[in-house]
Formats: sequence, structure tokens, C-alpha cells
Amino acid sequence: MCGIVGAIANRDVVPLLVEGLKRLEYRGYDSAGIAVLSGEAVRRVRRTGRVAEMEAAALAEGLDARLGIGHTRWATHGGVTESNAHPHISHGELALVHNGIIENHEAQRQRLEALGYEFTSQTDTEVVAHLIHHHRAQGGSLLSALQAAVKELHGAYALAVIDKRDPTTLVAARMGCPLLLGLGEGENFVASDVSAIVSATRRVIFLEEGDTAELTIDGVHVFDADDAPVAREVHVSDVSLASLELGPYRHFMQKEIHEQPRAIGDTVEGIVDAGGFDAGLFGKEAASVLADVESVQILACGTSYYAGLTARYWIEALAGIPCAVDIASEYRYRKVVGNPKQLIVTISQSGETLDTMEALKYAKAQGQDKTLSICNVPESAIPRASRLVFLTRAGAEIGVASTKAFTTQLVALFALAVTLGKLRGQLDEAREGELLEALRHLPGSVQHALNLEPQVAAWASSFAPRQHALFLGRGTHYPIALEGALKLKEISYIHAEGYPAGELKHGPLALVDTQMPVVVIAPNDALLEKVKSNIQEVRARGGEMFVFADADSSFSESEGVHVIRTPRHVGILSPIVHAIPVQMLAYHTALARGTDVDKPRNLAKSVTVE
Ligand code: HGA
Repeated sequence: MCGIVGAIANRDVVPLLVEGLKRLEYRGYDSAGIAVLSGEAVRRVRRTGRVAEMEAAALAEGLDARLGIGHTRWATHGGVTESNAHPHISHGELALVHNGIIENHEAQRQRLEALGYEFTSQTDTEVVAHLIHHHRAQGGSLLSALQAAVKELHGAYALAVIDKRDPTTLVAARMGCPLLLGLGEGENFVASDVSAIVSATRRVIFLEEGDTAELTIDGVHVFDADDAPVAREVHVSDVSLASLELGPYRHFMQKEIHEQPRAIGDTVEGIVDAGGFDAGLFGKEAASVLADVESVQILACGTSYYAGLTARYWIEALAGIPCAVDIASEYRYRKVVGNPKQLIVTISQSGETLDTMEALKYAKAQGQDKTLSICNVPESAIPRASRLVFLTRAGAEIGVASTKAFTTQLVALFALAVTLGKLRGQLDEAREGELLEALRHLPGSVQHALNLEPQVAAWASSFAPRQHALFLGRGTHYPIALEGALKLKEISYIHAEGYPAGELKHGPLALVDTQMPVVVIAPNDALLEKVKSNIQEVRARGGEMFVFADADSSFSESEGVHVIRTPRHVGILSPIVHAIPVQMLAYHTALARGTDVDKPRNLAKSVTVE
């Protein structure tokens, strides 16, 4: 959350900063701002709202500069106001942008106020600007002032700083929040992620925890947490510009929903190319790490947590080992009983989700070092902190509401369940072959589900005026009901709850009346007859049913019961196929309500704060 970009170049950096912020806007969109060194002065433009508004103001100001920093904010400390927007400036000389939370900001604020610094915002960030300014005033370079200041901070930060007294330098620091350097020809960059700078360079250095860096036109120098110079590997990013553009679509979420056959196909191809369900899929060490696993503990947040809940059914059924799934922010503060033979699986699209990262660290501190990360972003923090890694091949996901990351996570988790089953001798070759074949057919089945879009869109008009909705499922489709409810609330702001269908009569049935649409995920699996009984219970109370079934589940439309069928039942992978219609239902309902689909209120992607 929060996007940072900075540039030092032989050309005007203002368009680079603005373009970078537009690409980072998915990380936060409460306010945006830039500060540049223009002539002898630090000049700043900030606006609440979207980057486009800030861009218009920057154009009107006629800013032109060779050095600058920019920020798009998701507010944690202090409201959404222009004075809280970044960059923050100290004494008209030093400007700073920050992603993260400074936990000791109150103590630092008191200290700096006593030193005569005046605060103009309610943010935790402003203390950092003044603190660096204070150290700079003791003599030394901007870099050494930054290095001294960060040692006095508690919390998480990615920082980029400029100072009019150091017109040839941009400095940066990272602890707990992502930050990378981009290496250009006669120009260098700093950014929260590569999308911000990819039109200028693909050569990047990922800063490590505790690193600081100094960028000039000619090069970059990185220093470790002890301020010793350090050489960090240069990576060449393969992120495609097309994946960052909308193309013919109206929203990134729509584009990403439709990319799922490709994203799933690419992820499955990785499995097939590696020779099928083999430990090697998860890394070089995987055979030894997975050999004596006794149980699995999955840790994740949000949609990734629902992927984990689905995987529990697969892991227990196919591998025959117990599997627990926890919300990372709960696990990390709970007294857990560590088991060194337990596999810790973290799931995070960005690989930077703070709660998931902290839960992983906590799990390791309990003596559990069998760790596997399922992630969509190579070189991000969580995979780097894990012994085993499975990288999904979803491509850049920009819409705040996750879609293709979710379904490719499910593919990865399915591969894990089968691989564990194989290693434990639970599956014979024929069954393994069937399961691989099922995966190969998955992109086609997902495409069939996408073809239902006109029918799903027609339902959306019934949902748009509602205040509440219930989503029901059983077995592996229960987490899909949860995901359907989450998608609907995230982007349409309709209050929605997901429930196991069998739980209905233990409470939520009391909510059902003619105003409560009830979505049921009811494919032809072993629990179909049970779900049908639950549907009768709802109908008997006047509830209107919207049923996602499949061709084999013999549902028929009747008064108050609407049915959309996927073309065929795909067995164990059915939850992946049924994720598609619930995504489309949320998308079209949000369209009908006129909400900002890709940037829903109060949210942002890559949750790098607690
Ligand atoms: N704490 C700072 C930065 C917020 C942030 O990083 N959000 O993800 C602020 O509130 O401005």
C-alpha cells in the first residue's frame, strides 16, 4: 500500500513521476503528490483524490526538473487531506515520501518539537522528514543523515528523499516495505514496484531489509543495515507493458477475469513442463523438506485465505495429512504449538503482505522451518524468506479485487496436495495421470464458465438495488461462497455473507426474506442432495435463489429460483471453475451500481501495513 517513485535523470522527470504514480495508483488512491528540485528550490504539488488531479495541477504549475519523488497514498495515520498527502517537507529544504508505519512517531514528534520543528500534518511520516533534516544539520551527507535517522525509527518503511542542498543525489531506505532501484542509461530510479519504471528500464535491484541507497545520474550505491557498501544482484524484469495496460477492457478486473484461461494455462504448463506432480515443482530442496511432513499449516489473508480453505479439502483428501488454515493476522498473535515436521504454507499475491510475512516469521520462530510460499511476484519478500516457492503465472494483477491470482493459487495448492499425496504413497500412477489430465482441461472449462457472462450480467440488475446477500456452498464450494461474498462487498459495497449451506438453520436463516438474494453454489458433487434440501429451506421462507450449478446437477428454474449452469461438472477442480461466475456477478453488480471497480473505496492492493 502506498506507491513510491523517484527519479534522477538528464531529462525532465515530472512526466516519469506522473506515469509511475499512475501505474502505482492501485497501491493507494487517497491522495497523490510529487516534489522536485527545480532550480534552487524544492517545489511540491499534492492533491487528494486521483493522480490525474495532481497531474493537472503539476502541469498548471509548469514543473520541470531533473530530480524528484512522488507518492500515491493509502492513509494510515491522519485523514485524507492535502496536508497529510506526501511528499512531506522539512524546512523548505528536504522532501520525503514514505510507505509504511512509524511506530515510535509520537515519541519522535515530541523530541523534534522540542528541537523546534513545526509539524503541518497528522501523519507518522512527517517525523522522518524532520529527523533526517535534524541529522543533516549535524553535518555529513544526505545519505549519512538518512542512515542515522532510520536507526531511530521503529516500524516499517520504504523511503525516498531529496534535499535542495544535495542536488545531485536521491537517497532511499527500506525496512518491511518493498522498494527497488531501477538502473537506466544516464538516469536512475527508485520505486515500490517495477511497473512504475518499466517504460524507462527493466534492470532492477531489489533492496533488502535494512538497506539504504544513494542514486546519482551515473550510478547507484547500496549499503546494508550496518551502512557497509554491498553489491546486490541486478535482475532484468520480464513484466510486459501489455500486462499493465487496459487494452480493450473497461476495467483491470474485467481484463483479469478474462485472462484466467491464459493465467491458469501458463501455471498448469509450468507443472506439466516440470514433469507433473513432482517435489521439484516447489524448489531444489523440496524432496527433502516434503519427505517427512506430518501436517500442513496454511497462513494467508483475504482472498488468499479462501484459497487456503479450499486447499484444506484437497490436502486432507489426497495426501491424508491434517491441514489447518489460519488468518495470518490471527496466527501471528496467538500462542501456537510449533511442530518441526509441519509444513508452513504462506499464500500472498504480492509476496509483501505484512501480516502474512510476520506470521511466517513467527512460525519459524516456533522451530518450524519447512516453509513454502505460493506467490505471484518473483523476488518479493515472502518467497525470499521461504525455503520452498511456487510462483503462480498470473501476470501482473492490478485490480484491487483479486481474481486471476486466486484461481492460479488454487492450481498451485492443488499441485501441492497431489504432490504430497504422491510422496506419501496415497495415489497410484493412474490416479495421478487423471489428476494431471484434469488440470490440463481446466483452462477450457474456465473459458466455458466465462462464456456465461451475459447470463450472469443479467442477474446483476437484480442484485444492484439490494442491501444484503447470502452466499452458500458446501465442501470445496464453501470457500467459493466466502470468496463470492467478499468480491461482492469489496467492489459493490453490498453487505454479503458466505456460509456453509448446512449452517443456515443455525442462525442466518433468520435473515432470509424477500429482500435477501441467496446465491448457492451447487455443482453435481457428493453434497448436491444436501444443498438441494438447504435450497428448499430458503424457498419455504420466501428467499429468492440464484443458483450456480452444472449441467449434471439437474436443477430447473422455478418461481424464485434462477439457475445458471456451467457446461459440465469438472470433479475435484470444480471450485476453480465456480470462482468465475461469482467474480463476474460481483463485477457486473458493481458496474450496475456505478462504483469504482478497480479502486474500491478504503481499500488498496499489496497490504504492506498491519
Ligand atoms: N503512514 C503513512 C504511509 C501510509 C502507507 O504506507 N500506507 O500503506 C501515512 O499514513 O501517510
